[in-house]
Amino acid sequence: MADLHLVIANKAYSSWSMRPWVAMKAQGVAFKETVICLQQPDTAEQIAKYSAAGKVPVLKHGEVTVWESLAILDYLADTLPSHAWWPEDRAARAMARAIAAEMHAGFTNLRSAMPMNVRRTILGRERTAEVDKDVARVQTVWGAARAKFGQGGPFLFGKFSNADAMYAPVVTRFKTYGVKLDAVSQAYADAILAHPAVKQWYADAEAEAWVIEKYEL
Ligand SMILES: N[C@@H](CCC(=O)N[C@@H](CS)C(=O)NCC(=O)O)C(=O)O
Repeated sequence: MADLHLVIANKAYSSWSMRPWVAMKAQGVAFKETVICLQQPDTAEQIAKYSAAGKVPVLKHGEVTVWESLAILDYLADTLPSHAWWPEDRAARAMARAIAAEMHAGFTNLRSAMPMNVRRTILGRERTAEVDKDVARVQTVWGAARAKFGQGGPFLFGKFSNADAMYAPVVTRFKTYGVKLDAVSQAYADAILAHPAVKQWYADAEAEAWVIEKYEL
């Protein structure tokens, strides 16, 4: 099988990049990675070498190019079916896919008000009612998954799955911005932050020399 090559952006700031990267690390899949720095004069040119969509993450696999974080997670599940990318149970898998899609398509108020920066702690930022609604919805989603399917471990569906990879950058945002969570959500967030793949992402982000002022405000 051809080697997997994941092209991502700065680990400090790129939440979309974090999702497939953490999923692949969590599943113990070997891959080559290329990190492109955002907001540079040649960023678009660098990304265009790998994908005409102009965004990262991008997964290259032989002749295959996959863009969009959720499509990458599905491609990995199709290509390496011996790994537990999605929950095995059909009902659990349906919910995992639904909440992953909800994350991919939504929570825009939360995402724009709380840009990812895993190197920072930013406390005391006022939140709009729309952002609070997203924060509440995320906790409802997490609580429902944990209550219904979470018996086999500390993650949304027990074992770490693609649904956790999709929500990992929401956990990091809640940490960065000091969002107070209900007990179930906080326990889940703690499990995500303690996962070796997430810890590795934080360590790599700390080691990055790039600082982009726009994302540090
Ligand atoms: N919906 C896309 C979003 C990808 C995206 O917005 N990526 C950002 C980095 S986090 C990007 O590539 N930006 C390119 C640029 O700003 O030049 C996904 O799920 O992969």
